[in-house]
Amino acid sequence: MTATLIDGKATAAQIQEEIRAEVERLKTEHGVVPGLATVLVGENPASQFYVRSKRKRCSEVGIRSFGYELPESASQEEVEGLVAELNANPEVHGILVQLPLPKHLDEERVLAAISIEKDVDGFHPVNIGRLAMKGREPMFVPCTPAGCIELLDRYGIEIEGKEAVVLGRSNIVGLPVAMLLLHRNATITICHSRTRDLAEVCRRADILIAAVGRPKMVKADWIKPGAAVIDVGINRVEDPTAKRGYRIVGDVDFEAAKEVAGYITPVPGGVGPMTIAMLLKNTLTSAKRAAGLL
Ligand code: L34
Repeated sequence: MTATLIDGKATAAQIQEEIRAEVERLKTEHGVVPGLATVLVGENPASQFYVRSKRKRCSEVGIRSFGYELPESASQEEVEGLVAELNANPEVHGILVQLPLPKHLDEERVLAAISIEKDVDGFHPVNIGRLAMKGREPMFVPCTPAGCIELLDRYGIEIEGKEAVVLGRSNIVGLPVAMLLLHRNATITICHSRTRDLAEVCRRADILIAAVGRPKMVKADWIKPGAAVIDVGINRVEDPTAKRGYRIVGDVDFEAAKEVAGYITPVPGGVGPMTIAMLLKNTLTSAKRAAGLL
């Protein structure tokens, strides 16, 4: 059996086209130009790459992007000062502080400083709190989890009543994606480093979300035949034959897993591009709200 490939890159491009048309309409009919501020602290090469991609995608759809780069040595006050300035700037509808921050900075306090109206990453404690509760609406849903659900929906994969297993419990993916699946009436299991019989638990999943950050950890025999496998992992592994000296692999052993799964996302070209598409969508939503159009 060979799985249907869930093409995140093509899906993201399609969503981007929808956003581009909507941004244009917003501009011509209401004179509103959505704006995203990106804040990058330090020189983590992966973060630099992701922020660059985000700004490039913004310009492609007509979203104005404001890039801020602070040195590795930036103080808590400097970062929070910048966030306060962006909170007050009416041209900025979304504020993205790229994670991880340098270790000396208090991430929790920085994220809490972002105005919830501009929290397009959905990481503010109030947004996460609302996401966790029944019958509450967060201002924004975190981008990577939203991208996972969007892929399931666009490929017609039913969530309601299904067994969903989430591998990983991070604040930015594992935990929020589990909550989204729960709100969609899946039965959720969250696995982590202390889970016993991990393979056994994964084999129960109709929907398996892998978000642990361990290259090729999920083996083919962990997958229920026909299951939908969403691989969130972005792992750099050394590869002397590659141009950059490394190659990106997911948390799933893709080559073997695709023979068992019903649907599977590749890495790269799966969830990664969807994360950026959802960020653009959240920024557009924020601009519409600020203009009183939602
Ligand atoms: N604040 N920090 C904040 N928000 C986020 O949503 C993120 N994340 C994660 C890291 N820190 C963050 C991202 O943006 C991970 N992430 C992210 C974004 C984009 C891609 C991967 C991760 C991406 O575009 N991946 C491509 C290329 C991979 C490559 O060549 O490196 C892909 O096809 O998967």
